[in-house]
Amino acid sequence: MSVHLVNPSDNSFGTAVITPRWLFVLAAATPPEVGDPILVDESLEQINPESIQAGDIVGISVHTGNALRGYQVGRMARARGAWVVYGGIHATLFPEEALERGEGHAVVKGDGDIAWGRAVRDCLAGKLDKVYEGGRIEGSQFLAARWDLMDPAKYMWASVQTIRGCPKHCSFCSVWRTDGQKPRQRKFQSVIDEIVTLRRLGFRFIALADDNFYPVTFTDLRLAREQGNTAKLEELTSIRNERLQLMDELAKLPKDMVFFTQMTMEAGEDGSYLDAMRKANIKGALVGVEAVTPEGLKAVFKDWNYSGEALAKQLQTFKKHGVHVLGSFIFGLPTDKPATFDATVAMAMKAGVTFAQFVMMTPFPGTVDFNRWEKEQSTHPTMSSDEIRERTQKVWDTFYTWGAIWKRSACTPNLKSRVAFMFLSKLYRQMYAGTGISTDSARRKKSKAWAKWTAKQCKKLFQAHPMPDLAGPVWEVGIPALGQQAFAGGDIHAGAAPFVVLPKN
Ligand code: B12
Ligand code: SF4
Repeated sequence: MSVHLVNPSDNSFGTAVITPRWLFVLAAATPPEVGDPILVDESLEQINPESIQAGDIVGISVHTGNALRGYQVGRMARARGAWVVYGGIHATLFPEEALERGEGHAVVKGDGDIAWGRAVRDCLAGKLDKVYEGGRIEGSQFLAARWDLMDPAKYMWASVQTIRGCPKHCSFCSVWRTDGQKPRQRKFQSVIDEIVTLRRLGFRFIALADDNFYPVTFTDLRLAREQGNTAKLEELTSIRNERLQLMDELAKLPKDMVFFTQMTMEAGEDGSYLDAMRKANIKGALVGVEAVTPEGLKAVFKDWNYSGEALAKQLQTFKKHGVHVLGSFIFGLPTDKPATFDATVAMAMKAGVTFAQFVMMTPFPGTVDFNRWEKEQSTHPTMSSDEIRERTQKVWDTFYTWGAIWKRSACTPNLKSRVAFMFLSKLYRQMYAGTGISTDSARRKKSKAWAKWTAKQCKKLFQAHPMPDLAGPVWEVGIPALGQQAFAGGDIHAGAAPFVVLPKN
């Protein structure tokens, strides 16, 4: 009997940009008595149905974008006699759909770190429940990933999560619905241990797969103070201090490490936080700009964001403190007009964002926007979807001309990095705009072939020499070694040895 964990995808590139973290976390959550799970990441290659035998257990993660492919895999696995269990954001929001359309035996809602073990053991006992409530576990319960089961040759960046949940409630986002509005931080020691493991394997580029790396703003602190809410103030201050402590520790890691995260632009108010990020080698952050006008921001419940000149200044502040911005913009808001497209790309250039993504308004199920759209079934008041798509595509083209990229690449320290930057910009544009937005199949095929080739070249650029002897810090308060936390009795998985200070030779 084998346990398979499948990350479904219609597009397989052979090489992937970022590791799908859930796969390696669920591997850590798999009870030791069933052995190491077989991990299948379909963004690398499609699953071979023959690998599934009757009685096997197949865990499949679905977010909205890959749910249909996930259900296909699940139906195939069930037809071959396997137990099929779904999890992930989409299954959390719509468990019945995964049970019906995906023919799942069960769904784990919420965090899988603890509930997956229960589901697997119930499969073994032949008495599976339909729904498992994984809930929102505490940060201290988050499992470290099983990186010993990953093939480092296949990924450019690894992903490590430091915090889940976001206090905001943007109308297009499902994070606050699934992960909640209370920030749940992992113990920084556990984060650092994982990163040291990854650097040993040769990863120096790491995406911090966080919902919001800046969970406490000056406004939050001020309000708590004004309300005389001491308990709240203490809680917020402690969250913030723990962030700073994490960054202090990140700063002690090898200097060639590069981290990237996501956060709100409010962080522009806090120069010391941005400085701490720079020192910690957090070189960039995805910042949700969404819209460049106050009306647009109001439409997405994000009126605390900046617009106009203040927006340009806020984003420039990040750069001044050495943190690059990947600006994320949405097109197709009800307030958008044809002129909005040019104004947005002009603002992106003016604000000095290093990368930008321009996404079409997509009401993801589970969001406020989806509920609104479901009720009204309304289309854009002045533009057709095709017009929005074409204009969006043009904006991508304008932002990612070779000339514009070359100019932006001046921020890199040497020629090698400059070349890496150029490739990465083109790859980013191709993988996102090229395969996501364009719908005609000839163009998609060409895009995919190009992305596949570029991904291979990029992989070489990101590769670092493994540092197998890199010593990890020894923490004063002992935390369980990687892979050890999930089970009472403490199984240590192969390749995930506890930290010791290694001798110099
Ligand atoms: C990092 C990240 C990315 C990275 C992905 C890197 C990678 N290869 O994984 C990048 C930047 C590339 C990315 C891209 C996109 N992303 Co994204 N991303 C995230 C983010 C911030 C964290 C995901 C993560 O790794 N979390 C850490 C892992 C451990 O958590 P997890 O996946 O939730 O898994 C836990 C549980 O869900 C559960 N679980 C998960 N799977 C399974 C399976 C089983 C069997 C079981 C039992 C349990 C289980 O257990 C796990 C451990 O507790 C999430 C936000 C979020 N909170 O999920 C958005 C999120 C997933 N992304 C989202 C979106 C929309 C996108 C894009 C479409 C954005 C865009 N417009 O281009 C693209 C799509 C890319 C693609 N082709 O799939 C949405 C999805 C919404 C939805 N309803 O599906 C989210 C939720 C953010 C949001 N604003 O709403 N993303
Ligand atoms: S700030 Fe980001 S993560 Fe938080 S609710 Fe808004 S879009 Fe979602």
